[in-house]
Amino acid sequence: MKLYRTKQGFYAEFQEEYYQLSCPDWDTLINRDDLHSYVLTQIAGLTPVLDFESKDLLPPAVSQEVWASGVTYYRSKVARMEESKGACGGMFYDKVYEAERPELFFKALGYKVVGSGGTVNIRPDSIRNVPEPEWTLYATTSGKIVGYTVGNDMSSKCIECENPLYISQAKIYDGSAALGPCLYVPAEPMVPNAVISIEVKRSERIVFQGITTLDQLKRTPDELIGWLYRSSTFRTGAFLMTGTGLVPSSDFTVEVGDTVAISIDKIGQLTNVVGLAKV
Ligand code: DO4
Ligand code: MG
Repeated sequence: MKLYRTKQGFYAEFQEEYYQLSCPDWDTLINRDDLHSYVLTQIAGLTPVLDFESKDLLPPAVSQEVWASGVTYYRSKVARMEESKGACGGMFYDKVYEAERPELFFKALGYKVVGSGGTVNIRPDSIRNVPEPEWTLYATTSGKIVGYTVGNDMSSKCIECENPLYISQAKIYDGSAALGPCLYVPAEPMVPNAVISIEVKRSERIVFQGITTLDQLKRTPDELIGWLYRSSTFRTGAFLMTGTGLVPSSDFTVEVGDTVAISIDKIGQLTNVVGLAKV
């Protein structure tokens, strides 16, 4: 089952039919440990809608905090150690990849998240910028993972590589977090063997593409959520990006006007055009 937040209301997609949900707010709708079975009972007896395609998608986050994980794929560790040679050798990436405690960092407030079809940004004070395709978990207040979405952890690489203490400026700015197109709510937890892929197009020409599988992720979803929820309360649940395993070569940067399309099996495709954040 997939849940969509749109300008016209909330919809559930189940067995290739779409149903409009009568729930008054998204935060209350999704913050339930029994989300899958609850929505099934809500749509029982409803007539499917036929015009879902005309609805305007919104991101699946409203008041939730969005967090992100770092260095959870071997490919990410190797690339970051290489890129940050100038910043004291980057041994901290090696250490955090092996450590019990993962790297987790705050990414965005829900209201700042961009949905599929929206514009993600690069910073005007950063000359190298990349999208980071990330499988993203949604956990309820109790810490139960009930949904999944596609995430883009837009990153200002030259700021991040200059000094690890600049990570917040490299990762948190207007239009730096995208989630969508839906919240995928399976009956059973998603097994991390799906394919995740990215394609960046510039004037219809593919300038970067990559593909990997979620089984390259070093840590389990429950492990990452367990660390996030240590000493922290999330009143409407939380989204957690699980890190990237798709890293472009160090001479690649996205440009204003590029289109970034990230797909994960079963969930769907998150598509965004790249714009420029304000100075
Ligand atoms: O350590 C810096 C950020 C790592 C990250 O965002 C990732 O691995 O996806
Ligand atoms: Mg990332």
